[in-house]
Amino acid sequence: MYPPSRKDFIALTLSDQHSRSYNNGKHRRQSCWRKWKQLSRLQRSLILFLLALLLICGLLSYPSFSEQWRGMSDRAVREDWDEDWERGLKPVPPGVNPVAGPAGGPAVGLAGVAVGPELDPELGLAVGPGLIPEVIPEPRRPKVPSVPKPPAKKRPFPNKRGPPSLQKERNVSDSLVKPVEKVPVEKAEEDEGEKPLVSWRGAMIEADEATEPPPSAHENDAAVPLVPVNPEDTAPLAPVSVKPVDRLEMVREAFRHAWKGYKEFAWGHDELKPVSKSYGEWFGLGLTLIDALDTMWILGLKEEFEEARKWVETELSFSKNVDVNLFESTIRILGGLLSTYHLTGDEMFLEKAKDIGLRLMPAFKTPSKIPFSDVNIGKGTAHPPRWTSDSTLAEVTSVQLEFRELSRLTQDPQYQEVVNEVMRLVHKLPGKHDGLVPMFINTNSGQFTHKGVFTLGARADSYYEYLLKQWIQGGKTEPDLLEDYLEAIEGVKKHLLRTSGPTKLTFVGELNHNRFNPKMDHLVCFLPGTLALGAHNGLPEDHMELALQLMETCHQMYIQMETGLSPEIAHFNLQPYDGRDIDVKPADRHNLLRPETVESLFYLYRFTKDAKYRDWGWDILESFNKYTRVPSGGYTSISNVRDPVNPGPRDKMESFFLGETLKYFYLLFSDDLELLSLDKYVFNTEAHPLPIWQLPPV
Ligand code: DMJ
Repeated sequence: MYPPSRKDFIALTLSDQHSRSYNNGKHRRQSCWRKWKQLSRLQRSLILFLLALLLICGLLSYPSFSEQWRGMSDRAVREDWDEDWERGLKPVPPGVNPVAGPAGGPAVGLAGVAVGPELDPELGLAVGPGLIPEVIPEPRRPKVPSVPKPPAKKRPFPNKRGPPSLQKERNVSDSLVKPVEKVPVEKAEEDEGEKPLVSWRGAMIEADEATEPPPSAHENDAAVPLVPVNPEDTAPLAPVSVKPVDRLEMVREAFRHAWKGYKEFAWGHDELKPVSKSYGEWFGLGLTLIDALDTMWILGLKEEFEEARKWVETELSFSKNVDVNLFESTIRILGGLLSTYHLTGDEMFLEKAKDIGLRLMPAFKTPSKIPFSDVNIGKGTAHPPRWTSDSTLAEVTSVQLEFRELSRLTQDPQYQEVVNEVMRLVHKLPGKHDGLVPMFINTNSGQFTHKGVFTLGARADSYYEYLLKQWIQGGKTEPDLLEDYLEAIEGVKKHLLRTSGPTKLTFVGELNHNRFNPKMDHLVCFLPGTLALGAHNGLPEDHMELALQLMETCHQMYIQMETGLSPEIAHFNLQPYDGRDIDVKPADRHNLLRPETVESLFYLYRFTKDAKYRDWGWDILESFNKYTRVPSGGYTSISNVRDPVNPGPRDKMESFFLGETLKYFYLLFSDDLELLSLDKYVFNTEAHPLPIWQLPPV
């Protein structure tokens, strides 16, 4: 039954085989040795010499081979890292291990370089208190049938930090690389009807393939597969129904997120401090809430609006012993209440507007009729800042739209009279430079001071904006305003306009006692929109051309930064060939969530219908979500737009982020071009729409 003997036999046989093989080897070694002995001495030396030579060569070439092998494996790691970026993941770069920094501070890399916050394990994006906050998750990609992975492409900018999309665009001007053309989302829609949307900047699609620029013809050649192609792999994909990102909904979502923080940590106060989950007070009048009223109405956020309305009705009191800045409280509070009244027809807002308007009037009681900067709205007294009797020019000439409208609504001319008087005085005042105005004016003498400095940025900006907008508001019946505006734009062209060196960006610099300074505040980015509005109202066509050029420059101020967000101030390079076009000084690297570029994009889209302006705006919204959004609610201004790893949250959400920035995003993305038509409304400098008068001023 069982053959045990057979088992034993096999074992013996194996052992026998082994021993035989061993003996054979011994035999062979013995015969080799005999043959070696038979060789002559010369032959043996020659063979030994050759063997030694081979050994030395082998030893010498070992390091370079091993280097190559190591390099190959490093590249593989780097490429994995790049691919992770492109999938929206952001692992810690090889060789840099985040180490927890001091409490609340940024983590520090091995070389002492700040490497930023923790990474969200799911999104791979930076999160953590005080650092890059939560982001809106990218819509999940639909499951698509697997396609063969294309051969690895050569990555153009492998070692730069930041999202690859930014790297690509940033390098357009850095190195004069011709940009890969984007597929504008709306254009794709128009051209191809219901086709799935494609935009490699990720605005509208989710499919992996479309997040990369299409390969060049050369790359296509190289991509010929080395193995026979499986016909199944190349079969056309079944159409995937991809829901386009609803940009309007994303703006609403951003607003709700900002509002959540304000409601939870700063309700009824001026500004949210989102990182410390607290609030800041400026006037103590619920500035953010009032500034945001009409935005909520326009965005259709009814619940939020009703809650805020209730606060205004029951809690807001201007009977307070508090100093407020005339300009800021006019554009944000008076402007916000007036526009909300217009949109809703709710008289309560008009009553509040009258109340604050009247309380601001003491500012105009000065020897020169040029208003003081500060008013105590409880005591009814006004005064200049402690250190000077000057007022800022932009401030005294940018309260007119609101006070004029208050007169029209109340049929009380006193408001209009005081602000018109300021414009009359400035109109005939000597000291302008081809229509450009100095930045300060004295409240005693009524004369310009600090003459010789001319800018379209801080302290002068909205003077120019309000010249045009008052002319439009009043039904184009006040020629002095138009004259001053046209002269000023000629002055800008003559003295402040230049083209940067390498890639020829048109920008508006500053004049400092006849010396040109190639510096442009982000604030100047209101100008493309204002110029376009003028052209739309019949002003010279070259205003529109200038608007388009300046819009491009403002766009570049965003995309050339690693975070995709503009710095507060940009310096332009005038050298024709060398370096990058835009330089940012360390002190100017902050971003305060300002609206001016989005505002101009809105005007330019309305007047040109060019979808690229919407795409540019969308990129900015995405960057705000990526670098300024705080998980617990709210958005924060940041200190460094050049550092995507640690942008340096400043713990402040300015009221204009809700009053202006998000409102302009919404209007930019809205297809309803009659929503606040620019032929019926004029926006004050805080984005509060006021009606264009059908009848001449009272
Ligand atoms: C706003 O208060 C107004 O837009 C003003 O005209 C300039 N500064 C901020 C926004 O940047």
